[in-house]
Amino acid sequence: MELGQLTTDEAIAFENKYGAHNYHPLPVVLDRGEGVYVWDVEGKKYFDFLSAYSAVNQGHCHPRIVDAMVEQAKRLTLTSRAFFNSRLGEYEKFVTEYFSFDKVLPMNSGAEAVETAIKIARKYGYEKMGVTPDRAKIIVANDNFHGRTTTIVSFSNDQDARKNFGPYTPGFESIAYNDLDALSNAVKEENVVAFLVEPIQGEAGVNTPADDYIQKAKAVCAENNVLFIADEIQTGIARTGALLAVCGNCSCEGHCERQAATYTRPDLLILGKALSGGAYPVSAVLADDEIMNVIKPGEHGSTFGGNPIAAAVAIAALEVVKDEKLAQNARRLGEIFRAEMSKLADELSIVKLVRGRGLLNAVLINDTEDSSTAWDICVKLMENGLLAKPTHGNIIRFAPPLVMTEEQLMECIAIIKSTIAEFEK
Ligand code: IF1
Repeated sequence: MELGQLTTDEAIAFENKYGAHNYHPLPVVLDRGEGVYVWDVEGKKYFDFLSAYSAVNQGHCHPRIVDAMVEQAKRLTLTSRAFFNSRLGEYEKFVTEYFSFDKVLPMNSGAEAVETAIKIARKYGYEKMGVTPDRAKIIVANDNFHGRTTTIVSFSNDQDARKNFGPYTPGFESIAYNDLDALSNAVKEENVVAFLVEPIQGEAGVNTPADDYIQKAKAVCAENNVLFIADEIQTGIARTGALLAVCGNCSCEGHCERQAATYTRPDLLILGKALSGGAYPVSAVLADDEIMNVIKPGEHGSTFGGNPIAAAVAIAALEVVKDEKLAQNARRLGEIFRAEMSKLADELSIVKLVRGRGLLNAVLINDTEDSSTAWDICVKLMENGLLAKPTHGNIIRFAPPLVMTEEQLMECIAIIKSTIAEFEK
C-alpha cells in the first residue's frame, strides 16, 4: 500500500487494532502540514491550534528546518557519543550562546531532559551541598506535568498519569503552585536540593501564576541555596511571547543576553519540543560549569543524545525563531486572541474565561468537570476546519504555530466564536 493511501476510517481502524490505546485522539487523520495548516487524508484543510503541544512553533515543515534535517541525514545520521561528530560542538556553542549558559547536555525527549536535570540536581546536592547520600529532596508543584517516566509520574498528582505505575520514586515533595510561602517553608526542610517548576503549567490548563511568582520563587531558592530548575519544554522557544517564559515581559528580540531586569535566570534550563520545530526529538538541559561539571564521563548519556541531525535541526529551528521574530509575533497575536476571547466570555455564559500568555492560551468552558462539552466543541471546531484539544476538565487549549498572521488569526477567532456560540444554552 502506498504511503498515505488509507482513508480516515481505515487509518483509525488500524491504529485501534494494532496500536496501544494510550491516546484518545480527535477522529481526524492528518497527512500533510505546512505552516499553520494541516490536511487530512481526504484533503480537508485545517488550522492547527495545538501545534503538537507547542512543538511546531515554527510552523509545520518549515523549509529551513526540513532542509537542514534532510541535508544532514544524507551525510551522517548517528555516531553515538563514543566518537565526536562534526555538528555537535557547533550546536553546543550555538545553543549555549543563544541562551547564555556555559554548557548544554543534549538529550532527545522532554522527559529525558527532565530526568537528566533531576540527576544533575541530586548529584550536585551530594557533591557540592553536603546533602545526606540518597536523601536528596526536590520540590515540585501540585498539578505539574513534566513527562511520563516512572520517576516523573512519581511526583504527579494526576491519577491518570500515575495510577498503577508504582512503586514510586522517593525524594519529591509537592507544594501549591503560585504559593511563595509554601515554597519558602519547603526549601528550609533538610536535604532539599532543587525546586522544579513550569513557569506556566500547560497541562494543568495553561495555569498562569502571578506575574512576579517565578522571579520571587528563584529569589527564595537562591536565599536558601536551592537550585531553581525551569521546565520550559512547553513554554519556551517564543511560545509565551518572549524567548523563554522566564524572560517575563522582556520585549527584546531574543538577543539581550538575557540580562533584562524581568529575566529570571534558572540554575538549570530544560528545553524540548520546539527546540527542533517539531521535526525531530531534540531536548536539552543548560547550566553553568559549576553545576554541569558534576557529570563526569560515563555517568549519563543516551544513544541518540547529541546526534548530528538533532544538532543541525536545532540550529535551524532557533535561527528561525530569531530571524522571523516569532516571540514578538506571539506576544502581539496573543493579546488580540485574549481580547477577542474575553469579549466572548462577556457575551456567552458557556465561556468562563480565557487565560494565557503569548500564543499559549486556554478557554475555560462553563460546564461540569465530567461533561463532554469541551470535547464536543473541539469535534465541532474540527468540522469547521480548526483543530484544538481539550486538556483537563472543560478547558480547551489554543496554541497555534507562532508563524500565524493577524489575518489568519482573525479568521480562526471567527471560527472559534461561531462554533462555541452553537453550544450556548
Ligand atoms: C503526552 C502538554 C502534556 C511538557 C512539559 C515535559 C514534557 C512535556 C512542561 C515531556 C510534554 C506533552 C506530552 C504529551 C502531551 C503534552 C502535554 F502539556 F503539552 F499538553 F502531556 F501535559 N515538560 N508535554 O508539557 O516531554 O517527553 O513528551 O517530549 O504525554 O500526552 P516529552
